[in-house]
Amino acid sequence: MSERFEQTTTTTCGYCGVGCRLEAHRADGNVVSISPALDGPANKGHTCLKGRFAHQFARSRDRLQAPLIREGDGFRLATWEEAINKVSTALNGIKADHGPDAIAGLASSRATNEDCYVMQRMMRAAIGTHNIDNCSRVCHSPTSFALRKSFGLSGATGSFDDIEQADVALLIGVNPTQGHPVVGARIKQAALKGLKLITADPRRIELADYGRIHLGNRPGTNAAFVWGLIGVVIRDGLIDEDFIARRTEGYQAVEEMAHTYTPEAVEEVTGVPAADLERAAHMYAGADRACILWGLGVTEHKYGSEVVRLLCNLALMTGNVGRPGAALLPLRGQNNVQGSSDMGALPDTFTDYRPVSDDAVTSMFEQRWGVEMKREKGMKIPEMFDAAVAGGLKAMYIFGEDVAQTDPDTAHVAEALESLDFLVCQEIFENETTRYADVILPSSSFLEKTGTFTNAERRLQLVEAAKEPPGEAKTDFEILMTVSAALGHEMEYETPSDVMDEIAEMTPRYAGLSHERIGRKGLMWPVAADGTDSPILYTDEFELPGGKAHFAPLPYKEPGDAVDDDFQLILVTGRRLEHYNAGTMTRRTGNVDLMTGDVLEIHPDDAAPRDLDDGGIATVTSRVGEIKLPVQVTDRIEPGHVFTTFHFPEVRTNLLVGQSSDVNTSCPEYKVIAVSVEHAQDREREPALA
Ligand SMILES: Nc1nc2c(c(=O)[nH]1)N[C@H]1C(S)=C(S)[C@@H](COP(=O)(O)OP(=O)(O)OC[C@H]3O[C@@H](n4cnc5c(=O)[nH]c(N)nc54)[C@H](O)[C@@H]3O)O[C@H]1N2
Ligand SMILES: Nc1nc2c(c(=O)[nH]1)N[C@H]1C(S)=C(S)[C@@H](COP(=O)(O)OP(=O)(O)OC[C@H]3O[C@@H](n4cnc5c(=O)[nH]c(N)nc54)[C@H](O)[C@@H]3O)O[C@H]1N2
Ligand code: SF4
Ligand SMILES: [Mo]
Repeated sequence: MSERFEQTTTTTCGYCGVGCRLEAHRADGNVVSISPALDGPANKGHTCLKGRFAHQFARSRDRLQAPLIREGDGFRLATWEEAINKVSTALNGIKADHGPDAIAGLASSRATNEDCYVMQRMMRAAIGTHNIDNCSRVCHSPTSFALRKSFGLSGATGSFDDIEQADVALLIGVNPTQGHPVVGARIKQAALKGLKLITADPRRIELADYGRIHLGNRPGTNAAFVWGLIGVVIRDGLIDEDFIARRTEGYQAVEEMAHTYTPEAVEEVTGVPAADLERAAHMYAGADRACILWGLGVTEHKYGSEVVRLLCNLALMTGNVGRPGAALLPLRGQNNVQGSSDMGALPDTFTDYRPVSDDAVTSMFEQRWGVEMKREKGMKIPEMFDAAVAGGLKAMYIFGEDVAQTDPDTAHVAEALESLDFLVCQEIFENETTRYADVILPSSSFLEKTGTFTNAERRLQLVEAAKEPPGEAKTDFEILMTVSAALGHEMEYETPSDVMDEIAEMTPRYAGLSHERIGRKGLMWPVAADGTDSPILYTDEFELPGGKAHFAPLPYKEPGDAVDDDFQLILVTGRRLEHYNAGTMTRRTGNVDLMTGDVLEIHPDDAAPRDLDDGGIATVTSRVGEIKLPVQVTDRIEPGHVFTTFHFPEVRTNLLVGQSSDVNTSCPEYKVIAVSVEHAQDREREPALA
């Protein structure tokens, strides 16, 4: 530790799902610098610019430092006692008048496992409802659904270390150098050492430049594309017959369906040249060890969960599961979105995805918590908003999620939040959602609390407080415990470590977890009672009855939205390196100088006829909304498509997103939005440079 610092704390990054281990250095009570922990299993001594530099938000003057209570159009400062009183009186009143299911809560995938467990316990035991969900709904819920159906468990089948051990990696609908930069860098390094990369994305992502084959498939056509690969693998006899026979069920139906997806038919639908598709299929299936990595370009679609199942088919038929270097690695987004769902912050499951409809499971939690609970599942996020507008849902407790900026169909979300009788937000900043709040409870960021995050590899890692929360702000753990007690349900935990002990006690697959055991190295679930963890799943058996994996014959279907005469381009939305989701944190750091606002990426062929050039302002109109954006002309996007982000609240990107969502999980179709793009009439032309 350098002389300059009064303390150095080893902790885990609170931005993305890579889970980099960090050394946070403190001076004068603030975190003033961060460096990578050299023994971090995921980051191995590296970080990206968010983990390393984007920590100034923590000492921003905008941090919420005391509870706020609505007064007229604004808020006034309140004491904790008054604020907690207001919350418990309002929620207990609504419960008495309308029943517990008139209340819903959202847990934060930015917060710890312990916070999320306590949050779902509060909703289930103190309020008495299963109306609890988290941002996985709008992110990788299709991944979770599909992996459970095909293999049994909701998580990556291996670890990031498999990337270096693989011969081939297929990256579909994922942009790691921006979204998961440390993994992106590991992939680059591996590619330079011989890993053969195949990228499939309507944009020419940076890693395409390091790969062997880039396939620019049209947004919403992944299913046809994956079927195309499967078809070639079967046609050319590249299947692993032994693996299929020993370890799987249902292959025959897939083989029968594959015949319709000839490379030529697939080219027609996806725009991917038949010859490229064939080369990619041979490269993947010809490898000894092949990984598949995917992201929101797969999940945030009408049939996102079905495409994940097709990716599982592809891996199964080539025997690329359950071995080193042969992993399925969904790059889960938020620092703890894997964990918030593992912890049961979902309307239908307790920890480890055990259903509330399972009487034995629910009875066990009833006994532990001394309450009675329903066996019927609660509402998912979109159902909550619909119910609020319809009048059945009266109150929400939103913990660390900026739904008014990030959920789809902003106008509908705003109407829902306005319709509520009572809204509590537990936040570190005022954001678009807190505008609708009745009470705002000031809480702690990842630099100010203890607990664990679970990264995209299923790895639980310790989070340790590097500084105090600002002003009177409290940790999320303390706040939730206090609110729960005020609602009449005392929880007995003294520290987050006690919460982990209960999680381990109540969850056989997490039986060996404890803060002490997690230590500096982390543990990947399942963790046996003796502490043995699981870097690779399914080495011998799948976690389904009979131990076999299930193939899924699910045909390609058209996306929910399509171009027509009025809406001639497809808008894809996603993210950029410099900013993180709603941007509450990164917009309060130096990163804002690197990227000052959202822009619309457009191909020169689409920009020219619209008289749009770099920096010009476009009006973007979808079937449900309209926004304005400055334009960036680039040939890295395929013609016919435009791309933007959702990091700046003033842009309100999600006004453009409609209600279409994944058929199994309700994950929004953020990636296929038919829009018209026009030169904004009120555009102020920059004077031409001499
Ligand atoms: N810097 C930064 N990092 C982040 C975040 C952030 O906001 N900023 N957010 C975090 C979160 S919550 C998440 S979930 C992850 C997301 O990380 P990613 O999953 O990588 O996210 P996106 O950039 O939204 O989408 C990935 C790619 O999918 C492509 N795509 C869209 N439609 C299709 C399609 O139909 N087919 C194919 N093949 N590709 C398609 C897009 O062009 C895009 O390049 O990132 C996490 N990390
Ligand atoms: N158009 C479009 N929209 C999208 C997407 C897309 O690709 N396109 N992607 C979607 C995806 S994948 C996701 S995950 C969502 C993300 O959407 P959100 O979850 O709304 O995004 P975040 O910016 O991570 O915001 C979380 C909130 O938590 C607060 N916060 C951070 N840390 C803490 C903490 O420790 N405690 C508390 N109490 N609060 C905290 C932040 O200030 C912020 O207001 O956005 C979705 N929206
Ligand atoms: S790659 Fe992700 S976890 Fe690592 S430092 Fe960057 S934001 Fe944090
Ligand atoms: Mo996400």
